[in-house]
Amino acid sequence: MALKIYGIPRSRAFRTLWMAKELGLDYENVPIDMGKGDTRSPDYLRVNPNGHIPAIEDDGFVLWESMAINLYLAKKYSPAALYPARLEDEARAWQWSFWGMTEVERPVLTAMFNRALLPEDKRDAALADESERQLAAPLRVLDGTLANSPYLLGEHFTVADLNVASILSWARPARIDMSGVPKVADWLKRCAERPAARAARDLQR
Ligand SMILES: N[C@@H](CCC(=O)N[C@@H](CS)C(=O)NCC(=O)O)C(=O)O
Repeated sequence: MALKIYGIPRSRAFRTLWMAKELGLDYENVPIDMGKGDTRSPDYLRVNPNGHIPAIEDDGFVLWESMAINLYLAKKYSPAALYPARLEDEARAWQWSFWGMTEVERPVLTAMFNRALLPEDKRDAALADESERQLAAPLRVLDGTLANSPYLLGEHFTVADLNVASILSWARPARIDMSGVPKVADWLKRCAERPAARAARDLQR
């Protein structure tokens, strides 16, 4: 049975669609749309009782949480390539994935909502600016790492890069100024230009 990816491409399901494209997987995208209330339907709540997208079903195995899904898919379908072989590198892939969720996701999402997504009269410019200030410290950490190697775990693109870059793909619509973190800007561009990232973005149109 083909992998099922629940969630429209214009959501965090983008992260999993990008991973599926990197892996060349055959998949079915079930277009669960939060805007239409699909995430609260009884059928979907049986898949993810949290009522969030993405979720996957892989040969009967159900998993939710975007970072966990990507780590699982990379380990299953690309061991020792997109998923690192060494224990220490595996741990660093977890480190960066948890870091992206805890240090970066909230402020970049808040800035994006308040600079791009909300109707203009609902936007809070001060909150967006404060969120951008909160991002400065983690972005400096990322820039420091990328000063020593082209990708987060070394010479090659891995699930760690995909997970963090997919969160930071919101930095552009959020209009986050990257001029002070040039290594991050370069790395983000290289990640975003990968054919699989482009193919996943095409699904958003
Ligand atoms: N931590 C979760 C967050 C998932 C999440 O909040 N997804 C949003 C869409 S981007 C959602 O499902 N919102 C609709 C809802 O909560 O009903 C993950 O990374 O998978």
